[in-house]
Amino acid sequence: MATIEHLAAGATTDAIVEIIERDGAVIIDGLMARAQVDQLNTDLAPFLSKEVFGRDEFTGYKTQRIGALIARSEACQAVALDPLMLASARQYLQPFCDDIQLHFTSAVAIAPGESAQILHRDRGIWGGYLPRKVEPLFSTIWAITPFTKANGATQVVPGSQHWDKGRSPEPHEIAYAEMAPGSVLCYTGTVLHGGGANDTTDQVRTGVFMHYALSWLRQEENQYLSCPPHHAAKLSPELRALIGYAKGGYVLGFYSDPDDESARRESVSPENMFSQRAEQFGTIEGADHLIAQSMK
Ligand SMILES: O=C(O)CCC(=O)C(=O)O
Repeated sequence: MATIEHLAAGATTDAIVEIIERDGAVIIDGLMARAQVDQLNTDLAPFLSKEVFGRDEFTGYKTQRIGALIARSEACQAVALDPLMLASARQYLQPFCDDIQLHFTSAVAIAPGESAQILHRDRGIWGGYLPRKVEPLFSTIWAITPFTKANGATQVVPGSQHWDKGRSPEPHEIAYAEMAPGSVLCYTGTVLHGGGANDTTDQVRTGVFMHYALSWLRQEENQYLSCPPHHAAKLSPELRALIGYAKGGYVLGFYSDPDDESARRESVSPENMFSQRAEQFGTIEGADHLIAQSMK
């Protein structure tokens, strides 16, 4: 039976990246304190109580998904900025980008009776146009309830990020991300995975998803709408930059304020909207960098 390797909370980014490169997934046990897990459950409860479920086989008729986590929960803001996850994501994705961005936030609650989700590669959201040699994602699922094979722990096919596109796993090649609350599953955008079946009668499995992508790709969750400027104004400059209110290169992601008659906000970094120093947190490369890259 396939398994996912576990590391302790004191793991180094080198150890995490080494396993991710080999297996496509790794679990870090006990990275989050119990109080933070409790706070996440408290923050998310009002949204999960609305009982809005998926609308098809893929999203799951008994699975709830709650987005806009950065605007909705301070505890989720801290999760997005977890230093070990950010450093690991940056190290793993560094060959393909100047920096990373937060790409997707979601609380996914799988209720009793849910069937197993179709195994998939998250990179498919870009329509298959990205060449395989470019890895676009470092994704995390934080357990805020127990994750067991019986209650819907994420299915992962270790090593499948190296497989041909058409190969399907045998049952014994599928591992289950069993973990305690406060642990986190890290996985790539190319490894096969999917939600597990919930065969229990009384347990809801809930995870907090934070996915990080190359800063030059379109984000899956539109952060400018899920966390519009009046919400973003309350965030730290670091988190604002991470969700996209920063340039992703010399000119990538600039804006002009259509209502600014002073012309001070013409072709500037989004950080100018919040009166922060524009260049402090985003990866702002100079024109030389842009010119050199365009010659590749
Ligand atoms: O809920 C999970 O464990 C995984 C869900 C997933 O992969 C998805 O919805 O795309």
